[in-house]
Amino acid sequence: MKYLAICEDDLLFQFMRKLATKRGEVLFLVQESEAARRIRRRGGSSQSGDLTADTTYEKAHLDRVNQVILFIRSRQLREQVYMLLRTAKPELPIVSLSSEKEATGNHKDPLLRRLPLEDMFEEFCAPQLLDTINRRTVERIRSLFREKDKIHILLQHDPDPDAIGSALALRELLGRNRATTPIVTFGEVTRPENLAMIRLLEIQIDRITHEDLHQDGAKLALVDVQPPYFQRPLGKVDLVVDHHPKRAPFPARFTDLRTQYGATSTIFTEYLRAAGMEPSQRLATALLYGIKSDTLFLERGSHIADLEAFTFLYPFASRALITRMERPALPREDLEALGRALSRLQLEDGVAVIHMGEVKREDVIPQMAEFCLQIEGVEWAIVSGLSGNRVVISVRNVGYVKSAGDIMKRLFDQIGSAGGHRAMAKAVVPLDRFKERFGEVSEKVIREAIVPLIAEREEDQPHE
Ligand SMILES: [Mn+2]
Repeated sequence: MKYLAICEDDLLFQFMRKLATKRGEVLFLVQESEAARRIRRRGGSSQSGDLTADTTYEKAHLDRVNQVILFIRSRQLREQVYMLLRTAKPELPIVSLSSEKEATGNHKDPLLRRLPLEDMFEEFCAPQLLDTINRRTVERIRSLFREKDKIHILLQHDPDPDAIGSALALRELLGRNRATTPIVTFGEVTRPENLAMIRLLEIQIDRITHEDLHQDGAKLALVDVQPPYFQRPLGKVDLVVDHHPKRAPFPARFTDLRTQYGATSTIFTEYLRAAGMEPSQRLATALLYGIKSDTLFLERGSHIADLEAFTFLYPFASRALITRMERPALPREDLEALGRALSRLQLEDGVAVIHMGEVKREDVIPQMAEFCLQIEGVEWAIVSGLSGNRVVISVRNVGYVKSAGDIMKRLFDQIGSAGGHRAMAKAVVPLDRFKERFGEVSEKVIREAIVPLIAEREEDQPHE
């Protein structure tokens, strides 16, 4: 195999010197004789000559060349050389290295392959550079705390998987444990998936008060949240690592905000990786679940970095555990309520309405709505229930041109909170306000409120 690299100077040779000198089969054809000498001095083989002259290529024995590498920055010269090569040897494979905007040659030429320089740089150099930056960041983070310091890692009021995974990673990066570096919140974990996560991964999250935040000189680190979120001053904040947009300025000894990222867990994965730390199964699972849930499995607002972090973590994580977190077992009472509701289900015009009454766990309501869509003939599923002193209504449809979100907003936005999109919507209304407006909470009331709006919209909008 014989390669001919055609270049203006010896830059490409320097990039691929090892390869070029070791294999000895790359002949560099350069414009200037001085560049050719430099290549030879460093163990490469080279020739020089006017790149626009036929004779130069005759001397390079184009007939014996298997592959040409074209690295010419001037677009005009590159085009000229390309045409010369094609005329001299039409079947010669050519690889052209150039910037994407300035692609060379005939687009239909099957033997011409273009490698955009931007892509190569991104693929091979950018991760290395980012690693260097991250490594320095890790050093800086480690230097914030002294060994005897206690550190509180503070999360938002209802900690989610991204926050929890990030907190675990920070503790790991600092080489600390539960006793010296507790994970704390002013609120508590409430969502069933998140409760399943901390149970299955044996993660302890302690409740803390404002007063105890700096008890015994404890330092304060915030992950997946920023100080203004808390509305009350937190005292001295040592570290903030987050991916949410910055709403208000805040003082902190160290801040790393990457608002392009889909998850804070992605930032911490980069730190771990740059620090050369292999995550344990527990940590990798927590971070992977954090990225997965914050980006809706890499769909919502995710960045190439999220995908890279995900790929890095995947082999270390436990998929079985994640499946168990995502589908926490339903309480028996709620399942029974569901069974009773199903047995009296009446279907009119493809609309299924179920009121489950008091439920133990709120997430049973959307799950039930989802389930009802699978019943034969159901196009809309409306499921409601009482959770504490709130009425929760979940709507699903098979997704034609009707908007569940608009309907719920129209009905409930003024007396509670409501929203969603075409196929999926939710409303939460305080029980007393619901009664004020509708009298009582029942299947009949909900059906009479929502069904006319569904019918109206369907007449409005002709099928696409
Ligand atoms: Mn997050």
